Amino acid sequence: MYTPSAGERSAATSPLKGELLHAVERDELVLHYHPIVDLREGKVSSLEALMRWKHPSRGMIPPSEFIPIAEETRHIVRMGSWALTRACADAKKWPDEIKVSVNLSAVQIECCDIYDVVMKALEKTGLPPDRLQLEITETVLMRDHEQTQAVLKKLHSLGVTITLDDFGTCFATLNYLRSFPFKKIKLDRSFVRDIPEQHDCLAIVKSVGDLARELNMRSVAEGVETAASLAAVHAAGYDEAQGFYFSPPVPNRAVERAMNQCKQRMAVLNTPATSW
Ligand code: G
Ligand code: G
Ligand code: MN
Repeated sequence: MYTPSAGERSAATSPLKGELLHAVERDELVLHYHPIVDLREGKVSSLEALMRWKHPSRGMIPPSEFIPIAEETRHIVRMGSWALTRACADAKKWPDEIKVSVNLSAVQIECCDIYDVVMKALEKTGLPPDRLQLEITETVLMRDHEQTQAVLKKLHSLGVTITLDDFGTCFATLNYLRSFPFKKIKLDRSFVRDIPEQHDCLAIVKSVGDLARELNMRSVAEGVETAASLAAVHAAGYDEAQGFYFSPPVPNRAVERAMNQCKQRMAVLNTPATSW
């Protein structure tokens, strides 16, 4: 049974609905970038592009408020293509070893030829495919298994990294891990946030880390907010981590500074546990 989320329920009546159509044309969308740190190398490996809407009268609107509306109205197709191209163009100017991660919603994959959209973004910006990561949730896979699978495999064979986002929430079924070419699993932040206090979270974090390793996929822990949760995901063998402990999402001009800060924050792993 399909139950609409609070965001989707309000979409029909939201005053933002009509304005969203013009947000791309009026140049009101911006991307911020949230670093993802390689825990073995001790430095940033990629940056996740996150959309923000710089609304002329309402100020900065977070994606949780407008993405559901954009999906309902299908404006996400246009906005998502814009985000993909913008993110690739920004990444082209970063150091070669840094990848860019872009979220794709189910509607984007359903409503347009996403392979074509991705190829156009890469061609237009000159970014090599192996510097692009696409983050998708299980919802993407639920809708049209075969066609989606074919498109993802085609992108994967070009060198694009496909990451399973928000793992552990949604409609998690382990079957998806068997049938799709995921290179990474990103554990949802709800499990990571409560690690120090809640024993069950740590158990899940550890098990998902083991699962990824056994499947030859890389593991990413999202929502690392404290030195204690960084230490825990590191001890659990995670390959990568993301969270406010390292840095908040930042505009493109602040990316270099954020990457340096992440490197410094890694130092906590080399100091005695009693200091935090
Ligand atoms: O409010 P918050 O920043 O937590 O919301 C982030 C959510 O919005 C993420 O789950 C992400 O999937 C979605 N999102 C952010 N930027 C984009 C984008 O460029 N394209 C798509 N499709 N989704 C995005
Ligand atoms: O659904 P998706 O994973 O794409 O959503 C990513 C969202 O999660 C982004 O908005 C990102 O900024 C947020 N996020 C990542 N790490 C943390 C964290 O440590 N704390 C909080 N509150 N949000 C985080
Ligand atoms: Mn994501």
